[in-house]
Order: sequence, then C-alpha cells, then structure tokens
Amino acid sequence: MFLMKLPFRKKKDTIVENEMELHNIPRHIGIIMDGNGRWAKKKGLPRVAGHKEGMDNVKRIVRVANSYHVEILTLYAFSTENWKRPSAEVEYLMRLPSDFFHYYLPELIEENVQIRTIGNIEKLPKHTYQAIRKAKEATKKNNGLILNIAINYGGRNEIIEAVKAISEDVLKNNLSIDDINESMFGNYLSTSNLVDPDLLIRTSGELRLSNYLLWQSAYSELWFTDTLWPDFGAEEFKQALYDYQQRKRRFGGL
Ligand code: V0D
Repeated sequence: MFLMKLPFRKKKDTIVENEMELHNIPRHIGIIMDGNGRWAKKKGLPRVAGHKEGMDNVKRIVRVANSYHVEILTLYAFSTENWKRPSAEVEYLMRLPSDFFHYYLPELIEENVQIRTIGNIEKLPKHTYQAIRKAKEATKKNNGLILNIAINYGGRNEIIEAVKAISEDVLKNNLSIDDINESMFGNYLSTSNLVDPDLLIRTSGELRLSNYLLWQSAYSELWFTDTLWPDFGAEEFKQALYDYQQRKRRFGGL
C-alpha cells in the first residue's frame, strides 16, 4: 500500500510532523488487529508467539492514541468465530487478558485509561472473565482514553440481541413499534454510550469488516494496511490519523 513518508518536508527545510497535531482527531477509532499468526509464521515461530507480540502492541498503540487525545479505542481481540480455532490456541488466547493486565494494568491506571469490553464475556473461561472484571473495576473511575476490547463479539449477533431486547420491550408495552428508529436502536447495542467510530483500521491486508461493528461503522472512514498487527507502530498509526484528516466527511449528504 502507498504510504506517504512521515515526517515530510514542507517549505524550506522545516520538518513538520504533518499538520494534524490536535485538530480533527477521530474521537473513536476501531481496529481489526489482524496478522499475528502470519507474523509468527514469517519468523518461524508458533502462532501464539504472534498473539503475544500482538498483545504487547496493544499497549504501544494505546499509548499513542492516548497522546493524541483519542477518546475511544475499540479493538477486535476475539470474534464469535474464533472459537473454531484449535483448542490449544483458544486456551492460549484466553490467558492474554490476564497477561495483559499483569504486565500493563499499573501503567494503564497511571495513564488514566478506562477498560471496557463489548461482546459476551460471560461465556469466557472463568479466569478470563475474572481478570477482565477486576481490570474494569480498577479503572472505572478513570476518565482518560476508553480502551474498549471486543471479545467474543460479533456484529450480527449484537444486532440480533438488540432486536430481541426491543421485541421484549414491545411485548411488555414499554415500547411502541412506532417508536422504533435508528437512534433508539443504537441504544440497544453494546456501544450505546459511545459515539460511532470515526475511523476503522484493519491491518494485514484483508479488505473486509469481518462482522465488526456492523451497525456502528455505517459512516466510518476505512483505512487498510498490509502491515501485520505486531509491526503496526506509532508512525503508521499517525499516518492513519493524518489520512483521516485529509478526507472529506459528508455523512452521505453533500
Ligand atoms: C490476540 C491481537 C489483549 C489480537 C492482540 C482473548 C489477537 C493480542 C487482550 C485483552 C489478544 C482482552 C481483554 C482485556 C484486555 C486485553 C486480548 C485476546 C487476544 C483474546 F480486557 N490482547 N488480546 N485478548 N490478542
């Protein structure tokens, strides 16, 4: 993929780290962190080594996003389809939330990050679920970046759950069918308290949404790179922010 070199030179010899500095930064960024297995394979390592490296990169990107005052980072860590992977790999993945907090929770607290999740965490192994609950509890008063992890999440499933909840409210006469509209529908989704993502990033070259934030990404800017997630660093993240700022956002209008 074509990538403008940063920092680039503008006028005379002044190096400007582009002009994005702090205006028009996306408030909410979603990322599909793809390519961890491929990263490991390229290095002759087991897939799980790629997942571990990918986990460390989560912390790196959180730090960069926080430094640009991004408000919400929603990361796709585990989809409802990922259960189909070999059980040893799934078991390894289910240790990553507690590993992540073991290594990084003190720093995350220091950086005022609030941990949230979307997806059905009650169906996770108990130790995974407990680690996540503890981290949420420990960071619930923080008011900096919201690190929102999608885990056991699927966009269609989320929509179906919303339809069920709405149907129940209609049956209980708490809601009239005439009151069903786009804005109230959003309130039945797991992201109800969050603005829609302004920018969706996918690493590792696949050009699909793969059931991620289907409803919420209706007007999101999409940004793809061939870079594998463990290699996706601060410079490329900044490039995505910069590209976002160059796009005209029209929300379907003129
Ligand atoms: C593997 C790349 C952090 C994607 C990132 C359970 C695949 C590393 C978490 C995490 C995973 C989850 C919940 C939480 C805090 C951190 C994580 C999984 C996989 C699947 F509250 N990285 N990470 N979870 N990978």
